[in-house]
Amino acid sequence: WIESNGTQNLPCDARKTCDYTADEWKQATNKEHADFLANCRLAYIAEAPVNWCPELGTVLANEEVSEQEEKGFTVVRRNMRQWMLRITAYADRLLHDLATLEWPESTMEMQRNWIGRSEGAEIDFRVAMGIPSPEEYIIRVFTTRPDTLFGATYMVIAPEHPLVAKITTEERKESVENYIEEVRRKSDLERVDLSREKTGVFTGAYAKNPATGQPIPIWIADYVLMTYGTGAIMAVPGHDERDFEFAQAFGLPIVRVVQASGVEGSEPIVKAYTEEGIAVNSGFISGLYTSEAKQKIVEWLEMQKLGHRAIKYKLRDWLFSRQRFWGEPFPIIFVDEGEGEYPKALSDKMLPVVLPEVESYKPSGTGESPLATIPEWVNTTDPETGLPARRETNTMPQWAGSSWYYLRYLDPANDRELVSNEDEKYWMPVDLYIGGAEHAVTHLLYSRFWHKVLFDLGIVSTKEPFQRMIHQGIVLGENGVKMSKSLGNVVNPDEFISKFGADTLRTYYMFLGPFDAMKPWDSKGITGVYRFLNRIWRIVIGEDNVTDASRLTDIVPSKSLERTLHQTIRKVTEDIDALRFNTAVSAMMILQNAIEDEQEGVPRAVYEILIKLISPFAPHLAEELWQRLGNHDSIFKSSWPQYDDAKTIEDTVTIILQVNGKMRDKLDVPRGMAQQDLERFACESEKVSRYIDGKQIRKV
Ligand code: ANZ
Repeated sequence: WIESNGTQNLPCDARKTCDYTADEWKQATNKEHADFLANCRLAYIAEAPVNWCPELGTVLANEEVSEQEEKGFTVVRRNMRQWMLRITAYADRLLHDLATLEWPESTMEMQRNWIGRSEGAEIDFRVAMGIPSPEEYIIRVFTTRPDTLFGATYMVIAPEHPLVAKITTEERKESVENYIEEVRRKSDLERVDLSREKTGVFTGAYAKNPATGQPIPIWIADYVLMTYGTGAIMAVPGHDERDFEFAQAFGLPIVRVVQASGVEGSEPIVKAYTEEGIAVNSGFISGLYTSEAKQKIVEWLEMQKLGHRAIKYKLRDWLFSRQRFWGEPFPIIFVDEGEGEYPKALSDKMLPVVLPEVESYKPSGTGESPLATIPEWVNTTDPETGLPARRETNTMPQWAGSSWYYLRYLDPANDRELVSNEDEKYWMPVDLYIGGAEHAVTHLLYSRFWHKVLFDLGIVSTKEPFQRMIHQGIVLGENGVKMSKSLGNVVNPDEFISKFGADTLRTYYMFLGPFDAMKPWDSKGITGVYRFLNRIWRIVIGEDNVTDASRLTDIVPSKSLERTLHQTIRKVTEDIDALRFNTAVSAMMILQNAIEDEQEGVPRAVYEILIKLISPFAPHLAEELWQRLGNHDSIFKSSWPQYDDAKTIEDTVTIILQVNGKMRDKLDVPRGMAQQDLERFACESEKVSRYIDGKQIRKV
């Protein structure tokens, strides 16, 4: 039941059944869906190289490594027995269904790159000479450029490749072992860094290039990852940058096998040519363009049974266990019914598994979960057989809860199912999801995966959880850089709430700038918003906190106030829909000014609408004023104000007057004025007539 190192590259049955494309999946029957899930073994235990962080005392998912490394923690590779979730089974659908979403393009692009679908071929190289044992070994490589096969002048296998020990010659053994030890301390990210100097060792063995028949040396180098493709490459230094650098560093031959069309290339190669072009020095594919050359060579390889078409994904299975106390425990026990220990899922009756009370939450540091040190919790009995059993002591990563919480929120008191069909159908998918872009390849990928599994199980009715997404901008410190404790530029909202109230803080946040933009906090700016809200308050509340509605009148608002009112309703309504909260607040400020300018007092009807408009921004203020005006129901139960398009139209328009392209004057004239009247007005303008007097007007 343990899948071994490098499982994801093995053609195990589970992988085979998972290779549905999105279209094939659509055509498949329910039974096929169910079989797929059963075959997939979506949760499995693997003895696999993992990202171990000694300082944190836990393993990390691939998606988490760079963040922790940026914080200064070291992350090393180490073989450990871990739970994995087979997200790779969904790679194709996770990629394909992005097309149905309204998400920021940059985030979808990050997911596409993370999933990293590559079309190419797998090619088998026979290890030909120099090997210590008489056995025959095959090294399978993955390449996106099978058309460059004639230019493969050496091979590289990953330091973790299972054949390393088998093919390394006696003389090379020590150097190889030393090199492997050196590499163990490096993270994948470091290893694939293009700018890094290339390192590697020769194994002493040679393989036969199947196209040229020539023996080519087999090297070990850390720029080849065991976790991608087959963990081995054919190196084509003429057309791959990393191979080129490596060949230069170690004096390996560089051959030109692709050429830009129309270029005569006999001069020495000074840089890898990585573009497509015409195959040269390539036997029966010479003269073909890259796409045809690929096709032809793969057909030949398939015929010779030396290779075949292949699709690879950068996406790895999701490492799903952590050595922490506080994660969700696994509903798993290990039992031994006489044939060795194996993991067994707990029945529903035994759920939930509750974490024990502990003195110390600290990681044990040994790689074991802190739970492993509590024998009373670990040792239990299998309720079905009465035999002793041992609990799984790893816990789930923090991403587990966020992968499905949005479904549970729909029906939180349901104690029979995750969510009722009815509620799920009514609410899903999430219409608008607001969250940070930093979750692009973690939460936002994991939850899509879980959602698709739940869809396959018939628990949810949509293929995707979050239809539309927007990333909110970050509020920076007052000095324009990201807030951080170490920089001392953190603004504590509590301070401003106690000084100005939560409504001021909320409205100020909205007023600060475009929703999705990064913008600096401005402690002075908040006082402007505070004054604005106070002025709304003061219209009917006196200094003594007593309601004084005498400034409100029941008379009809002036034409100009009426127009501002309808313009404001329209602007605030549209701006809220489009998440343009900052301009909605400025529109309300304009209305507030217009109200105060009204000669005959503030019309009650207009004031009530202003309060309704501000209520989503300053809910406490709005509700209080609403009550004080004698309304009994909550303002949030009142209807949203409607505007009349006709009443938003200005009755004057501003006309700009230019002479020979230069602006000379402006005129405010009634809307709809006739052209010839307008021309007469323009010519009579003093500022204009100065420039046209005595001249003939050619064009108006
Ligand atoms: C020969 C070749 C010739 C290649 C050429 C490229 C250009 P993507 O697009 O990322 O899928 N490769 C394969 N497996 C690897 C591994 N485990 N670690 C490091 N590199 C690996 O790129 C696939 C290409 O990356 C493959 O195609 C292989 O180099 C390399 F002119 O093969 B290529």
